[in-house]
Amino acid sequence: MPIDATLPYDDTNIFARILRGEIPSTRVYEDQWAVAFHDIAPQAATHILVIPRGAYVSWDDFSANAPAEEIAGFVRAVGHVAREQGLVADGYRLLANTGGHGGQEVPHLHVHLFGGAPLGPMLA
Ligand code: D5M
Repeated sequence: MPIDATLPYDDTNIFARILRGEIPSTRVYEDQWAVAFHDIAPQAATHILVIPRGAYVSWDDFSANAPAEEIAGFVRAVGHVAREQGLVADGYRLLANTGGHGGQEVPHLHVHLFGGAPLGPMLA
């Protein structure tokens, strides 16, 4: 079920638990601002999720409420992961599903990073 992105942050969500190390993930990168790991149900040859360490429900919450330093740190981390994964030469796609119409399922901001092969038109 897609979430209501206007609800307060729920720290029992699955990505909060991944951040706390309570459930496993295949981490490919982490720094002060972000953690990146493989999506459990990949929809592309490379499909990585990048999440902020901070408690933000959605892109809307993050873009409105995160301090500028945290936004910059997160955006730089996403770019770093794409470069580290070797996605830049052939290109890649970023996606942040937000709220009900966006089909967001997990109420902790996550950016999908897709690449590794031609992606075709926008993913539905
Ligand atoms: O996408 C939520 C994404 O989160 C979806 O592509 C599956 C992925 N997911 C769910 N649980 C896990 C775990 N435990 N590890 C890795 N990936 C996971 P959304 O944008 O909210 O629709």
